[in-house]
Amino acid sequence: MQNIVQQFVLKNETGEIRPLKIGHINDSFIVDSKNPGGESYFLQKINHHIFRNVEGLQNNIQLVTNHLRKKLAESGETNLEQKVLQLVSTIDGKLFYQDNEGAYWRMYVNLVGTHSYDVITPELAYKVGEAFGNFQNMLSDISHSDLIETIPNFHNMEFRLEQFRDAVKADAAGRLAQSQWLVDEIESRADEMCLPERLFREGKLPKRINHCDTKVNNMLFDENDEPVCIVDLDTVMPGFVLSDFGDFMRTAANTGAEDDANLDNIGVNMSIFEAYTSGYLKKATFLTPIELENLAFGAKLLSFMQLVRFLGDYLNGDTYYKIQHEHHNWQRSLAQFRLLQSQEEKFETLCKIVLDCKK
Ligand code: GN1
Ligand code: MG
Repeated sequence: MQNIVQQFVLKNETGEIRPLKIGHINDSFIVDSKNPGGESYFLQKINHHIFRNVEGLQNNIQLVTNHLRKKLAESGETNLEQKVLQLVSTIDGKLFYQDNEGAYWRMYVNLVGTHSYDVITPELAYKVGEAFGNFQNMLSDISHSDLIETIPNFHNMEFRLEQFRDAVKADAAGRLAQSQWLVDEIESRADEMCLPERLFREGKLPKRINHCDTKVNNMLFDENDEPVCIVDLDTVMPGFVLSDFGDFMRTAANTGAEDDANLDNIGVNMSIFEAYTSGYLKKATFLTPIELENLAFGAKLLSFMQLVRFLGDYLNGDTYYKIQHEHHNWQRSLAQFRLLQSQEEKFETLCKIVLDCKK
């Protein structure tokens, strides 16, 4: 690993390299500074089976972070080192390093003095809503054609269902028989969930630059618990705002965990839902009536999409997401389905909350 670290242009000597247990896709490490107080780094091994165009991916991130830095500076923000991720280039002047085994690595400056949460309070959810609204605002003038889709069709529900149906047909891991009831639950909602793609084709729903992974723990807070920096920019790409709204609700406005083994823990956390919505709507003043009308649907959509993705991976024999135990993807699927059911039960109230927050 030392050899990898040495490929990057670093300000000072480095010390220990510590693995972090975060994320389902990439492998992450903290590279400490040798001298206390010196700059430390965040090293990642990029999963290039999933992100197939690493150069394009890294260009996206550089473009997005430069754009955010410029916007924040223009609006008079200071301490930008803590507010925007900073990629470190290699000694060859590249944004990633490919090692002898073909693995791809990238380095960021570590954001010291920040922390993230898996579970948050309504007060924080309100602020995070504002922060994601600002984020979309700041990225609204990047040209869509400058960014590649780092994973093509990433949040395209029609495409995700096609992939899922292929997994069902192949039944590669022999898990279909026991999963059939959940496959049926998915199919009975499939048409409803493809609404955004239909609206898009009819010219009624726009695409905007989204983060596409607004899990609650992708927001970093400073010592005063103010949101400072949005991280995990791998999937910033054009999409529907319903994605970012929905994915935050899927992870933060859930009384249980994404993979909760106890399904009774799972349900919609209404106060988080309300707080985030009002923070978000305060800043996302660009939303069209159709987008507003469908925000609550976005919450259902992202739980459904994640269910489809987890169950698809389970049927494929766990080839995509890292798992901690044999039936982890099944457990995740059950948990996402329970959340979806809870969102369906409360759907009218969720729609009303969005309307009330807009007033
Ligand atoms: C993956 O690795 P992580 O946790 O940032 C996934 C997201 C899923 C999420 C589910 C590139 O994100 O789309 O919503 O797991 N990222 C990719 O927890 O597929
Ligand atoms: Mg991610």
